[in-house]
Amino acid sequence: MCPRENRSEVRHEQKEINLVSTTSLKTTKSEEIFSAAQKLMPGGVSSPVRAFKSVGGQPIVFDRVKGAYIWDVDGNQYIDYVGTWGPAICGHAHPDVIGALHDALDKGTSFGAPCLLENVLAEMVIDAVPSIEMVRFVNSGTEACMSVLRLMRAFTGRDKIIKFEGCYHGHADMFLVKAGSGVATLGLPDSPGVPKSTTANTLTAPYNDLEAVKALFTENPDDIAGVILEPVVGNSGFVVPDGGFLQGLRELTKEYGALLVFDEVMTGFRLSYGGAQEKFGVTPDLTTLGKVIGGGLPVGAYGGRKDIMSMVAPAGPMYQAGTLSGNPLAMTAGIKTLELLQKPGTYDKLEQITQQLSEGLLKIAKDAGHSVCGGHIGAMFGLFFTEGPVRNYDDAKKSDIAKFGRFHRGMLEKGVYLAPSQFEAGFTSLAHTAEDIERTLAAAKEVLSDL
Ligand code: HOZ
Repeated sequence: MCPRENRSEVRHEQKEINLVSTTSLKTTKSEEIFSAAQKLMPGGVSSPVRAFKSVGGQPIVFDRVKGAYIWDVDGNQYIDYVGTWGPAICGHAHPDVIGALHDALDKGTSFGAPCLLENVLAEMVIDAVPSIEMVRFVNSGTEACMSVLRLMRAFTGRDKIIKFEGCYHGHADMFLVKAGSGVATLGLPDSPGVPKSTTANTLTAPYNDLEAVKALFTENPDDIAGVILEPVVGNSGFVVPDGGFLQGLRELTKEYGALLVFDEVMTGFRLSYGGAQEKFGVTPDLTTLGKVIGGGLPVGAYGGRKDIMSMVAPAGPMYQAGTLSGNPLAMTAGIKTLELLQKPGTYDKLEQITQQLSEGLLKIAKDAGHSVCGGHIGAMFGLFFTEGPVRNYDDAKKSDIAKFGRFHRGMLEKGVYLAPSQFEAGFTSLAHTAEDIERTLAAAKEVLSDL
């Protein structure tokens, strides 16, 4: 639960809300800025999914964020369910986080040397996440995953890894095989520029298919360093593990002397304080984190068993480094964010708000005659335009993508900002109120009845 000051601030913002109710947004400034951006940056963006390629129309150019809301450069206000792709779990620009950052800024932005704040955040992460006994901070989820992969190989002395179709572990070469997120959104083949030799050791299996994983282990009994997965997928849209899937992977990896790695960049501190591994009671050997633990600043982390982490330089021989890693600003924002999340009732509130949203959307869509499926866990949700069930990436691709695009546009025009891709999960925050959800559902009712 957010502290009292924040709740009143959120209520104040609420009064100002003036959701767009016309059928077409006025986005003249957005259009001008984006058209200039296209001449300056590939696709006009710094990261592909933002370009709205799969939902149609031009991306909205934003100006500021606060609580559950986001404002564009033309002055339109939206209820935001992207939350800067996950970090904003306490609501955007939370006063405690911003206040702490102001104080930290006065002491400088980067030391490139040890600082006490690293110890504080490391202890918080180790206390919270069951698998983590030691942690290394980096600057992004991509960096965390590419580092953990090196560690998996260094520790086991094996080269092959198993990843799942539609799971996304950042944009390092070795993971760009049947990847989710932007690769899925743009319908790209595995990326040019990635040498075949780099991905030769990346084996893939359909998510939720334990038999396929068993077969890979049977074919390569001594060569697989480990299995990496999103324990709840957010990068093929929202896909949950079947009962027994995570446990089955735990047993199989143990049987073959391989490591189990949970990529909790999205799910960490979002499904519960201890992440998906706490929620499902399955403890991997290693875990990657990002997003929430940086409170909106660039951060990533990987951690796990002490014997494995002790291989990381300078404690051990596996090299990995970073100029801005553990910088005081990211550490400060992370510490404040986790402090807010530790308050009693936080995850009950997140669960309640997200359930209201997810169940409401499904009911409205079904009542309007659409084939839909979806769900939520903690503060993460998703909706597919297909009967379902969606258990893996192939199922996710059966969703009516064109319909999702029209739904996205309709919601945008009514002042609701959803992730601009069928292959991304939605995120709620502590700043979302029951009234925000009601407004969102009212918008969805109108949009879905017209689709
Ligand atoms: N990798 C992010 C979602 N899976 C997208 C980040 C962005 O486009 O900003």
